[in-house]
Amino acid sequence: MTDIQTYAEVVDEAARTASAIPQFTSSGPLSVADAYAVQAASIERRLKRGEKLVGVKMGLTSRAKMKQVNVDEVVWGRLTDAMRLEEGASLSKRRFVHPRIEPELAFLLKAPLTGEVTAAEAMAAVAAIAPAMEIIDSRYQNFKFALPDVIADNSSSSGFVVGDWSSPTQDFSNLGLVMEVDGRPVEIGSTAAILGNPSRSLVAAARLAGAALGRLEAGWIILAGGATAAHSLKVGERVRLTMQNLGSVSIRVA
Ligand code: 0L1
Ligand code: MG
Repeated sequence: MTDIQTYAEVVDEAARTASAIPQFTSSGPLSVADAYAVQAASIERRLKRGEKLVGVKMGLTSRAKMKQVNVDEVVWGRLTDAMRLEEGASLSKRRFVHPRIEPELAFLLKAPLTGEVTAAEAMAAVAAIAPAMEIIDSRYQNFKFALPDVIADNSSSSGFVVGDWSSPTQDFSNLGLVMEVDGRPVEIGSTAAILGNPSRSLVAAARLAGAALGRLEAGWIILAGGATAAHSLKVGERVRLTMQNLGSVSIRVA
């Protein structure tokens, strides 16, 4: 039987101390259901230390991402207030094991959302959309994992930065985007890479995360998932995402 609390403590300590650990599945099987239980228990430890739940991230929502990590299912993780970076902020690489960054679209909810909803019903709960970047940092050695490992590790979520909010009534299904490092484009893509339309990711968030958490709350941020492969961060880099119609968002790496 899987000891959920022990696994949760191990992955929480790995994140807290920025130390790489062996994959859980290298020492025995871990079911997807138990992996989500480990994720819940590890984030509960952070909440007990004073962090607040502020949303969820959807992951592996593009072909590029699925290929990069060799899995083929959508996953989700929890976002806390301590994970949020302000626009233009400096990220200290020492706090992470081997961080990467990826371009995302963020939804801000104005009403609770849960269960099986249509895209129109999901969008009726959205106050605003914004360009965003997620910092992912697998706590596993060499950024290698099987699906249950990554789920237990909060789906690699480690930080996020959100740009200015815009009206969600515009068409955001196929917005061009470019992620630059020190002014040099490193990833170019479109929001269409997110499940064909990022609203599908919101629908999946309501079905999967909403059901598991009871509901997605008004005021929460939902990260729709990476639109391209992720870029490995190096000290000194300045990373900027520019998204068609929605503006830019950036961070620095120290
Ligand atoms: O947000 C994502 O799509 C990443 C999910 C976990 C896989 C990874 O760490 O790359
Ligand atoms: Mg992501």
